[in-house]
Parts: sequence; structure tokens; C-alpha cells
Amino acid sequence: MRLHGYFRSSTSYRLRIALNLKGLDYDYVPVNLLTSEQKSPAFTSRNPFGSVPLLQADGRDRAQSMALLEWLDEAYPKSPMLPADIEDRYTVRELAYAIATEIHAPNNSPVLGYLADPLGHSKEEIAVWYRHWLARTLEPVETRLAQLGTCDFLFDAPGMFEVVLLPQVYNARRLAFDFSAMPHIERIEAACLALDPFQRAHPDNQPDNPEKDQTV
Ligand SMILES: N[C@@H](CCC(=O)N[C@@H](CS)C(=O)NCC(=O)O)C(=O)O
Repeated sequence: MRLHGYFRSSTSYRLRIALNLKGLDYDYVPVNLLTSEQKSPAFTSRNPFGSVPLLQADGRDRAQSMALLEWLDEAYPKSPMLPADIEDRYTVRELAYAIATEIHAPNNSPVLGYLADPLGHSKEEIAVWYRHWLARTLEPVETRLAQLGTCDFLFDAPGMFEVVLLPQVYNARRLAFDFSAMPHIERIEAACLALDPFQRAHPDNQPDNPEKDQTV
């Protein structure tokens, strides 16, 4: 398998965690979003969405991270990312898709870029926008986690919810989002960050991160 991604891309980060949780080997192919490599004809001929991640697997190029997570879980059922019980699967999807569709979509890089140019918003205004969409959905996610009485993970082991949550929390921290009223999310974050599959997937540990410690 070959994962085409960018170290700081949260959707690429989702895939790195998922592949690691499943114990699947993959080659990582960096795509430089800063030079718009994802819009090059060589890349868009393989992924017409012109975005990362792109997973080359089982003889096919596949795009769109949530579809990829679902496909991975069906194609490689070992270490499932969705629970066996239908109601639990519903809960995982309710929370994971809320983050993917209600936070990531309005805060995606092309949207933020459009706010700056041509709409002319300042960096600080864009950070306010970013934190607004974070709060609007992380607050009900936190409420749901409290209702469910979750501890280290949503269910017994990390799965699709944690795969989608951790990259979003990473981005939120970069934008100085205040998590002080979200103890369940912070507890899940800490539990996941202690695990090897999450550590290896972390943006700090990717070869295309210019600040990566080369001795690691
Ligand atoms: N819905 C897509 C979104 C993918 C996406 O927008 N990825 C970002 C990085 S997180 C990207 O490639 N941005 C550059 C661009 O769209 O030009 C998915 O979940 O895979």
C-alpha cells in the first residue's frame, strides 16, 4: 500500500492512524500542499478531488478519507475500527461524521484560503472562524461522551471515532482552542497519544515535517 499524504493534513493523519491500528504496512509518499502538488496533473489524474489522502491499495487509487476508513475496515476486518453491536457502530459514526462534516469541512484549507483571498479576512478573523466551528461541534461531542460515561476510549479500544478525533484535536491545539471544559475529549486524547499507532502517525514524526528530529 502507498499512502500519499501531507504531514499536517488531518485527513492524512486519520489514514496513518487507521493503517497503524490495523497493523498494515504502507509506504508514505509526501505530497507538498504548500506547493499545490495536489493540484498537479500527475496527481489529479489519479485523484480528481485534488486532495490528500490518496491510498494506492489492492490495484486501485482511492480518495476521500471517511470512505477510505470504511473501506479499510471492510477489506481488512482484523482489528476492527467499528464495534460489533449495531447501536455502538451508530454511536461511533454519529460522532466521527459530526467531526468530519461539521468541523473539518468548514475549516478545510481551501475554505480558509478563500476567506483570506478573495474575501480579505485577517489571520485573527480566520482563527475566530476556526474556533467557532470547533466549539459548535466539540461541545455536543463532549456532552455525548459524558452521557455515555466514556473513559479512555469511546468503547473498549480506539477505533474510527478516535481516528477522526485526534487529528482534529491536534489542529485545534495549534489554533489555541480552549479544551478546559472538555475533560472527556482530553482524557481520550491523552490515552491515544500514549499508544504506538498514534505516536507513529503523529505529524511530528512524518518524514515531510521539516521540524522532524532526524535522530528519531
Ligand atoms: N473530504 C476529503 C477532504 C480532503 C482534504 O481536503 N484534504 C486536505 C488536507 S487535510 C487537502 O488536501 N487540502 C488541499 C486542497 O484541497 O487543495 C477527505 O476527507 O479526504
